[in-house]
Amino acid sequence: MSSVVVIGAQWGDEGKGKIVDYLAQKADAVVRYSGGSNAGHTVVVNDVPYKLRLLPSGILYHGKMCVLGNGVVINPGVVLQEIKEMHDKGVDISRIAISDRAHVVLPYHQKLDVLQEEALGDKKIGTTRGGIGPCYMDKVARVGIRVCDLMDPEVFAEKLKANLAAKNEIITKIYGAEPFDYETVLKEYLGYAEELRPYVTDTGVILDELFEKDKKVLFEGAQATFLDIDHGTYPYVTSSNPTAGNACVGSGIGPRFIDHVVGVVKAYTTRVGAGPFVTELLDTDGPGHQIRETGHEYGTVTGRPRRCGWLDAFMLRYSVRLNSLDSIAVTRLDVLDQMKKIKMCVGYKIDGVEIKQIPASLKTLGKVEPVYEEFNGWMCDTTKCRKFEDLPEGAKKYLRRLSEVAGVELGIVSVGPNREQTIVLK
Ligand code: 2SA
Ligand code: MG
Repeated sequence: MSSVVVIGAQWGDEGKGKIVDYLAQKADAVVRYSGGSNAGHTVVVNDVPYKLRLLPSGILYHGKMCVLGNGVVINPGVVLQEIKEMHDKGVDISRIAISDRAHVVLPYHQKLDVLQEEALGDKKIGTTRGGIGPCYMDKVARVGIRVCDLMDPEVFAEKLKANLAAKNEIITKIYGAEPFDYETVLKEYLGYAEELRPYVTDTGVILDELFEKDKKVLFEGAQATFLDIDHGTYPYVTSSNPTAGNACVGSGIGPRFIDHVVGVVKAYTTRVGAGPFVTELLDTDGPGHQIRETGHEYGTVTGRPRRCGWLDAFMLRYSVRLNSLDSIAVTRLDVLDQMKKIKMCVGYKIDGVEIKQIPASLKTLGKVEPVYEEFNGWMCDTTKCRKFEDLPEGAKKYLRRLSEVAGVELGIVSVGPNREQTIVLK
C-alpha cells in the first residue's frame, strides 16, 4: 500500500489527529489538503497533548515530510507560531513544505468572517471566525492572494492594495466597521513572508517525487464529510471540500496514487456550529450531558461546547459512498463505557415512511425522524483493551452493528487518547 487518505466521516472532531498520528508511523510524508486554521487536531504523545491547527499531525514523528498543500488556506501568523512552538519543543521543523499555490488568509478575511456572522443573527453558521470562508471566497472569485504572491514583495504590495481598497469599502460602507491600514498590513505580511520563505515550494512536485520513489504518503483530512461545501448540510458547512476526492485536487496529484481511504468515526456524534443534527441530544442532565462531560466535548480552537448526540450509522452510509471508504476507525469508544443504554440511528423516516438517502433540502432534512436501535451499555472500562477480543460483548455488538449498517469494514478502534490505546483489526 502506498497512500492513504484519512477523512472525518461525521461533522468533525472525530479524532482524526490521533488516527493520522497512528497511521503516520508507516508513512514517509503527511499532507494537509483542505481547510486552514479552523481545524483543531489534538495528538497526545507520552501523555503530552499537542494541539495543531495547520501543521499536519505527522510533525510529531521524526523524519516525516509535512506538507501543506495548495488546497489549504494559510494564516501565516498561525502557522509560524505553530512552527515556533514545535521548534521550542525540540521538534525538527526542516521537514515542513508549504505550497506556493495555497491561498493566504489576511486580516480582512477574519474581520469579514466575524462581520458576516454577526449580520446573520440567529441564522449564523457558527464559523470558527478565522477568515476561512472569506479567504476561499476570494480564491473562487479569482482575487485571492497566494503564497507565491506573498513571496514577491512587488506583486504582494499591488494585490494587497487592490484587495484592501475593495474590502475596506465593504467593511466601512456595509458593516460600518473600521477599515484596515494598508501600510500596517503590508509591513506585517512582508515580515511573515521572510519567515515563511524557507518552507515555500511547489509541493505537488515534492509529492510526485515521493511517489516516484515508492514512498508512502498520508493525506490528513480536516473538518469532515458533512461539513463539505458540496456534500454537507449546506449552508451549515465549511468553505472547502474535506471529502476524500479533494485529497488529489488539494495537493496536486492524480487519483491513481490513492490506495486506501479511512473514515474516522466517533462512537457517538458531535457537531459545533449551527445546522441540522438528526440524532442530537438536547438534555441538560441526561445522556447528551453525560457524553459532553465524559468526552470533554469542547472545541479545540474556540472552546465552544459541542452539540452531542447518538451515533448516526445511517448518515455514515452516505459517508462511505461519498469517500469510497475502505475501512473506518472508530474513536472514543471509551466515552460510552459508563452509559447504561446506548442508541444508534439505523435509518431515517419522514412522516412514518423510511427514506433511502439523505435529502439535500434542509427543510426536508428537518422533518426526518431517526430510527433507533437500543443497546445495553457494557458498563466497564475499555481503555486497557488492546485487541478486539478484549472488548466487552456489548461493545463488540455495538461496533459490529455499526459496521453492518454503515456498510464498511472496521479497521481500527480507539479506546483512549494515547498511541497505545489503539486496537487494530486488520
Ligand atoms: P468555518 O470556520 O468557516 O470553517 O466554519 C464553518 C462550519 O464548519 C465547522 N467547523 C468545524 N467543526 C468542528 N471542528 C472544527 N475545528 C475546531 C476543532 C473547532 C473549534 O477541531 O475543534 O475549535 O471550535 C471545525 N472547523 C470548522 C464550524 O463549526 C461551522 O459549522
Ligand atoms: Mg477538531
